[in-house]
Amino acid sequence: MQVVKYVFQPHGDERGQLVALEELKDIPFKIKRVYYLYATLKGVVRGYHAHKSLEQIIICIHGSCKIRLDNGQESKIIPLERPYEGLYVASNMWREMFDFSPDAVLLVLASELYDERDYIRNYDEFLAYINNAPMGEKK
Ligand code: T46
Repeated sequence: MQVVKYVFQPHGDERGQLVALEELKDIPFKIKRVYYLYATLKGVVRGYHAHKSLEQIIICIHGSCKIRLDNGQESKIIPLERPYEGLYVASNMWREMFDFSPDAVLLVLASELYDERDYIRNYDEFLAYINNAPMGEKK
């Protein structure tokens, strides 16, 4: 499984750092939605779903956390801890975010508006979906 991490260009000077992200330039899709996760409680695991169409770039702009990506065949754990790095998460990818530091802020740039119909929140359904088999046909 290929993990795609974007390293953004910080515009640093003696005052500090600034990262600017433009759609179809720094980000490989048109950005339709921005959301962020913060104040995640100790020990909490978020996610547990995949998206049918949505693509995202996930940036831990403060603190740290980890994300497990699973394409149905392989799974990888990726640390997110640099505000100038963005993890690309394609559609049809199961994700779980965990090990949040108390100060973690996860900024997400998304290719689509929020639509609960795009979510697959059951792992067996996810496997069936990516293998293009109706539920019940897979062991
Ligand atoms: C993802 C990971 C990284 C909205 O009303 N609008 C939104 O745009 C979003 C993202 C969520 N919500 C509502 C739906 C739920 O009632 O906010 C609540 C929490 O959402 P959810 O349980 O899906 O949160 P996470 O942290 O499990 O997942 C989120 C995104 O939903 C998901 O697309 O990839 O962050």
